[in-house]
Amino acid sequence: MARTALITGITGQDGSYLAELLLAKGYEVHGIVRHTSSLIANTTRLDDVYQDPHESGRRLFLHKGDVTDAGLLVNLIRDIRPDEIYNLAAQSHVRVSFDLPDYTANVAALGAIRLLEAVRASGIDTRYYQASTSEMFGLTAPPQNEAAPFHPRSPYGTAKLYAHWSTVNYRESYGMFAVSGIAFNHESPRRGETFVTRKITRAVARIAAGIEKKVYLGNLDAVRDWGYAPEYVEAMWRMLQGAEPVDYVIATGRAATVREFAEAAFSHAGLDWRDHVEHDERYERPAEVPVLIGDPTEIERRIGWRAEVHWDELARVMVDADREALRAP
Ligand code: NAP
Ligand code: G4F
Repeated sequence: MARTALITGITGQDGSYLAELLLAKGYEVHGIVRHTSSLIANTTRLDDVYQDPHESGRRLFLHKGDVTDAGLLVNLIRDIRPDEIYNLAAQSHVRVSFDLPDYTANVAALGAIRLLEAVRASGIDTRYYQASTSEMFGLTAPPQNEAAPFHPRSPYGTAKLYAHWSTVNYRESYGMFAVSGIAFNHESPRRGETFVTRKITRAVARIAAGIEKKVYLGNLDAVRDWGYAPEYVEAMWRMLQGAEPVDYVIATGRAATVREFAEAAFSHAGLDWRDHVEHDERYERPAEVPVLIGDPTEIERRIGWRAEVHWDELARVMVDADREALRAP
């Protein structure tokens, strides 16, 4: 019997890579897709694995839904009876969470509780992965590991902290196999265009092609531990295969400033970042997280996961992909 997985947030960066990984491993994969009023579906990141509903032998199933709808989650989990649930759904943009704090909490914090309760209500034996974040560490000094204190600095960070502790609480209260992966920033050519890495690499491609001249950024001094998203979904999967439910930091252990990332990305295209980057305070946050550098010792030691791609290679991969996309017809 093929194993069955349910992914919330399947249309996002990580969800799409995770769906590919699980399909390659022989899973039957179910994903929740939000309704949009547009004919242009929000499933473009799934184009490579999409299967028409009329195809026989289909293993990818997309269900209209939303993690703000508790009844839908109960019905879906009762019907699918997944072996594994990956909760990746979130309004995941930190700056946006200051403008939409209520909505961000409803999705990122209460979404987790709704899923955990839906598992209980369905009475099934399933393993649950919660997509937690290094944003929960916020002001805590680096390197941040599993024992580091939390000090979130945004509505997104506080919402995710609620979901993290809910996951721990359901494990301790009900004996559920529920784990929290505390992932540091991870990027790819599928990264949303308003996150800083992709904003930079997309701008590099457009500037190199003569379409634009400038890119406007906020705080260039922020330090981030940027990894490669396809490797991070492998860590998520491995966490659900363990004998015991354990929470891990998922990180590369190396970091750079936004300025250094920009410098690397522009120089890969033969450009000088100083000629093209302008400051715009609109992209700063009411409270910044200055330095995130993860300590991945535990996940490396206990389940053998290790990041291979680091921020400088990532910058080159993303610039190449954005330049290639511009050349595509
Ligand atoms: P992403 O690209 O922003 O994807 C978010 C996904 O959540 C999308 O599929 C989105 O659907 C979906 N979603 C949003 N609101 C929803 C709702 N109300 N109901 C159902 N689905 C909803 O994020 P990502 O980078 O793949 O990250 C995946 C998860 O890991 C997120 O929870 C994020 O907070 C967390 N995380 C990410 C990082 C990182 O560096 N990437 C690090 C730590 C933790 P639409 O496509 O319709 O918008
Ligand atoms: O790319 P960012 O928006 O990512 P941020 O805020 O670190 O959050 C991402 O990583 C988290 C894990 O740590 C995830 F949980 C979260 O869902 C998301 O995926 O910004 C990175 C840094 C920040 O310090 C920001 O202030 O870049 C700085 N920055 C400077 N200029 C900018 C810009 N960020 C954005 N988005 N846009 C700018 O123009």
